[in-house]
Amino acid sequence: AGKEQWPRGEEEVWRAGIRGLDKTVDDITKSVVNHVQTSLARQAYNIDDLGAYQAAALSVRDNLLVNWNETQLNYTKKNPKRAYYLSLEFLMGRTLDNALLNLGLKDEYKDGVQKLGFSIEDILDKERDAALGNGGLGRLAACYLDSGSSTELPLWGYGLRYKYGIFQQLISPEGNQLEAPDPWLDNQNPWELPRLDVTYEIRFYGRSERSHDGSGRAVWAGGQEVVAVAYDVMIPGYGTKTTNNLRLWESRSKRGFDLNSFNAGNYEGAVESSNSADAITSVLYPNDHTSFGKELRLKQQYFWTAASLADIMRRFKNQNKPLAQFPDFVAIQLNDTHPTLAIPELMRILIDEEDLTWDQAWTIVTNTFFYTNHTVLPEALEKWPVPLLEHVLPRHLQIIYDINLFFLQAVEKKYPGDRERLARMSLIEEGQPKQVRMAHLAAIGSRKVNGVAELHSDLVRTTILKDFVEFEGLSKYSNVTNGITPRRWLDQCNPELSALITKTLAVDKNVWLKDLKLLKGLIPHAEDADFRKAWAAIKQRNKERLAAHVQSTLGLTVRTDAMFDVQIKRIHEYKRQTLNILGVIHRYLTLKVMTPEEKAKVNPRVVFFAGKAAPAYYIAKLTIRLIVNVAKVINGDPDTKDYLQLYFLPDYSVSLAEVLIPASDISQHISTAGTEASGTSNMKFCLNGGLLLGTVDGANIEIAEEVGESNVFFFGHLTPAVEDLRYQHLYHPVPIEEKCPALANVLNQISSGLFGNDDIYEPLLNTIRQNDYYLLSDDFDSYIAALAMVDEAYQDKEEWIKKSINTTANMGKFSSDRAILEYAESFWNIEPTPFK
Ligand code: CGF
Repeated sequence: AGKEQWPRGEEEVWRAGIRGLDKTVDDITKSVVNHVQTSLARQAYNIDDLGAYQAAALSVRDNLLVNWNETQLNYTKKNPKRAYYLSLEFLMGRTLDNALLNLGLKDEYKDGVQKLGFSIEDILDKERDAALGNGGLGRLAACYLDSGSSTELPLWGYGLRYKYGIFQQLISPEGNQLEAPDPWLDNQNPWELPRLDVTYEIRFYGRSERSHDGSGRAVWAGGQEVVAVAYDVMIPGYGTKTTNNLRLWESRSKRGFDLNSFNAGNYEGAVESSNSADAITSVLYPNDHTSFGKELRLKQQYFWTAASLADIMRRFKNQNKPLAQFPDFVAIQLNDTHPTLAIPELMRILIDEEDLTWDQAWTIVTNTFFYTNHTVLPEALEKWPVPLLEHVLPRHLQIIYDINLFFLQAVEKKYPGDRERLARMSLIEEGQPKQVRMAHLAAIGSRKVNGVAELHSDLVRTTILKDFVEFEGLSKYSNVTNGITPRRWLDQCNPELSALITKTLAVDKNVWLKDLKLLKGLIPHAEDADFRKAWAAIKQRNKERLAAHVQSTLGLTVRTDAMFDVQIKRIHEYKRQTLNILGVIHRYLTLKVMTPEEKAKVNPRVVFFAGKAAPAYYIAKLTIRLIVNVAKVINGDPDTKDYLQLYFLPDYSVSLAEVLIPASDISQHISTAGTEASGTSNMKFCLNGGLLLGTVDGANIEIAEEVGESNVFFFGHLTPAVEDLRYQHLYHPVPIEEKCPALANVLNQISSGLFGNDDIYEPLLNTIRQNDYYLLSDDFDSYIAALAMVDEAYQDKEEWIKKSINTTANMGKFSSDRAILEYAESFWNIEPTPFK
């Protein structure tokens, strides 16, 4: 092979101009000062912490770009198969600290900004979270990008650049959740690069016609065209130069999103009110399990999948390869059903624009896509009304009908005359109106389908997609248990523990943070009293850090010589925060009747809740209100306040989780069995040495398999019992007084006005008194017994610390590096593509 030709101008001049990575403190201060002066147009005498953050971030971005450019060049040269992760949510949190860690420049920047008169902690604290996600699904996507770069995989993310991320949660004095917009881009976002040269036109509405050129092809014409503009976010790998890309699309603005109704408190109204082009990427839908049937949401989904596919297709076509080879170079992961329109969209491109036959196109499609299911909750399975689809995407509806026709013909062939099966499996659900079942479309259009933990994947195979497994075979339906990045969720959020682990394992942090199973080397140290002392001291300092945070943000004093008991996640009936608060009330009532001698034996406990409720989710909002008002009573009661404190921390976010998780002794993951697909915060707590109190659900099960059941506090009914119990509730109800007197007493105390003397909580209490769909009355007694076991175990501090150490030591499986490599190897067939 001859020497490559330099593409433009004088090679030496170019080469001399290419800036390498900043390495020394001197390089860094120069680059920060340069950004202060040029990018921000400020100077030493008028720069504040926010400005210093921005200048430091821009300087770090320059460094990321050096690696980012080389990474893209490496891919262009080697042309490996690439994977694309399509996710409507990427819950990134803050970037600066993570970028510094991954670049290996943390100490240098710390020193550099200090020389310029700033503290790195203050600067880091100025960054706003990028909160383009609701919860687990979006945070998982963020962890996977980190792991993709860290394992040097050619993996890009595609999402939407929402102008407003997840709402800010405010709590009124009465305990009501209020929503305020999250204008996260107001201070500018140093982490993105607008690519005004990368744009696509995306069509909506109009009509599907036959072309007049005699080919009989369908042509989609008319309607509205919206421009998609790319914004690139660099995703650095830890300890590697690989810096992948997250491409977020913005719809080009014509008219602003309706801030007026937003400010007037009508969040959903504001979301719906404007349907113009720029509204498409205005705001993240704030629901994690529903929000279907809304035209704007459908437009978001299509806008994003169509722009992403156009971009992927353009990159593929640059290679001049036949289209049949598309799946040899492209794997597309559908994160939940949200991007499922990519399936008919790729069909449309291949048939209408590229002139392939239906069969050729379908072969390409079904070898390109992979689908991850994240929930089996029936209310969360996406369906789109046929009339809406027909209106917004007329050509796609035709394609979906054709996919359905051919699919049902094949089913009919295998099961002749089985009408019921056909109706169950159809992509179209009959009714008024008819609806398209997106999970069915995602399943049949994909090469592999997976759930996110063993139990959940089993449930997918045996419930919602059972017929499909029978028809297509088990091998297509598999599992990849979720994971979390140990960089953010241990090293960054718990630096002292990370340092202790590095010292104890006597290997470089670069090594164990990328091979998390090495944590097993901690096991023998659990027997070493000095090590336990050091371990416990770190937990204590993390509690103090959390207490300082609560003091500075809420002005409340948290005692730190108590057990910290934490439940943080979206507020949802199935996650059963209600069970937790009822348990707290039970504890309070018990304390109230104890003698001083009895109380002296009690373990002081501080209970923390945090989480947002979907703005229209009334029962979830009532749960928050109850927690806040119970907290007022308990924290103000001189009889009990030394033994029990309760806090609801507003505006849960990635950054708040980073403070809460390392401080926890015990965390609660108490969903009704079979409802929480995986959970990922359970992994974060355990990795940080917090023990788990939970039901036999989701990834709790696999965590217990790894860390040992003796280190986990399990309670409650198992998944197979749930259906029968629900049936009993409906057809043979037993009054709560009879079934669970302790629970009945708690409910009655609330009704009697102990936490406010109106009947505001009755609708919430009635969900339990009436059909109790989430089985609180069935699990309450065993929950209380499990809490007592936790108390008892905590009395023996040395044993508790051993459990804590052994838990962390056995969490290696849950690194997102393991998970992403499973996707890469068993699904996508892509390989690490490092470069020098
Ligand atoms: O996805 C979830 C979360 N709520 O975002 N689902 N969705 N949709 C599941 O409920 C969690 O159990 C899961 O851990 C997460 C990521 O897979």
